[in-house]
Amino acid sequence: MTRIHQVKGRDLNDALERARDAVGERAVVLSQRTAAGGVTLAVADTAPRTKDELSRLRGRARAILAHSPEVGRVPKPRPSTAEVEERLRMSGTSQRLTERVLEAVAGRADEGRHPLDLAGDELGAIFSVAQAKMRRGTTTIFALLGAPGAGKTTTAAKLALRLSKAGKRVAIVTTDTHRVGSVEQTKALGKHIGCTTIALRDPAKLAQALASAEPAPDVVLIDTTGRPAEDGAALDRLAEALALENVEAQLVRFLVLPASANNEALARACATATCDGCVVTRLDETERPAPVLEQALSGKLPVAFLCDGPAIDAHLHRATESVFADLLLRGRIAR
Ligand SMILES: Nc1nc2c(ncn2[C@@H]2O[C@H](COP(=O)(O)OP(=O)(O)OP(=O)(O)O)[C@@H](O)[C@H]2O)c(=O)[nH]1
Ligand SMILES: [Mg+2]
Repeated sequence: MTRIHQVKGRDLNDALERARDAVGERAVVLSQRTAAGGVTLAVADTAPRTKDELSRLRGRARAILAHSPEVGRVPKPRPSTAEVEERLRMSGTSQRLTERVLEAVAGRADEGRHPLDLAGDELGAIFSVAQAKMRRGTTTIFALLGAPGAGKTTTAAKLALRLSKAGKRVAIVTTDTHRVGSVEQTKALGKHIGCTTIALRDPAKLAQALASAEPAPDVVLIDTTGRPAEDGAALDRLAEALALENVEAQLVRFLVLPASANNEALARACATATCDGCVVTRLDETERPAPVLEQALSGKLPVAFLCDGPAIDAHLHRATESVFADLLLRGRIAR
């Protein structure tokens, strides 16, 4: 026997859509009533076979609608935060940050935007991008500190290549002069990129070199030894020497943080060196990029660059707000 269903919607289109969802494609609208709160439809779940049956059903439908209460205000569907929560879980986001993001998304539920976009906005506002403006006539020295194997040398090469391509005069300095092959590795990279390389056991000596350089490089990348506490102290001496020599230079220290490292190692790295920002490497080696970004956040280290592979000409990305959203909601940097 044909059943008659009542379906309410905000307007006719909404009610028709809901009728299709509730009753199926074979739904036949028999009657409708419009009121201030929206539209109510009386819908048959099977098509009447004869004209007589149709008019009988219409009569019943009109009677049902006449006795049904006024259409109440149909609540606007609230965007679901379940997808945001699931994606944050997949990227290894902490409970605390997840709750913060979900709360922000729920608070903006009536903006009519997709919850993932709202979550992306919130993440973009939480994580910070390192500002390292290069000034004309001043040598910018980027020093890369970090644990052994973090990706310092590779990142120095990636930055050198990027900046050379931008027309900057670039020099790479390695302070890792003890380890066998390290100076040769730097020289080979410099040759490949087409930039100057210098091996200096004590980076403070760079101040004299810059004072007498004509022309001075626009950018110097210092690749350190992998002992952040000692490297930090050596860079403090360099800062003093630059001031003594009156060298027009700004020293920016970036901690290199591998995304594949565990939380303990990351927290240790953040605690051992005082830096202006960080470079996140090895994002291609983990499906959980959130912990490294959260460590950077709690260590008050804005992110300058992110690396998702070893290739010096392909795997370096400037940090942006949308990159943070990509990583935490999609697990990787969109290409
Ligand atoms: N998959 C992947 N490998 C990387 C990345 N960055 C660097 N590597 C590789 O990691 C290894 C170590 O990188 P290095 O740049 O030599 O690391 P380092 O910090 O200079 O290491 P030490 O000088 O020993 O302290 C090399 O084989 C790199 O090719 C990255 O983002 N992803
Ligand atoms: Mg190295």
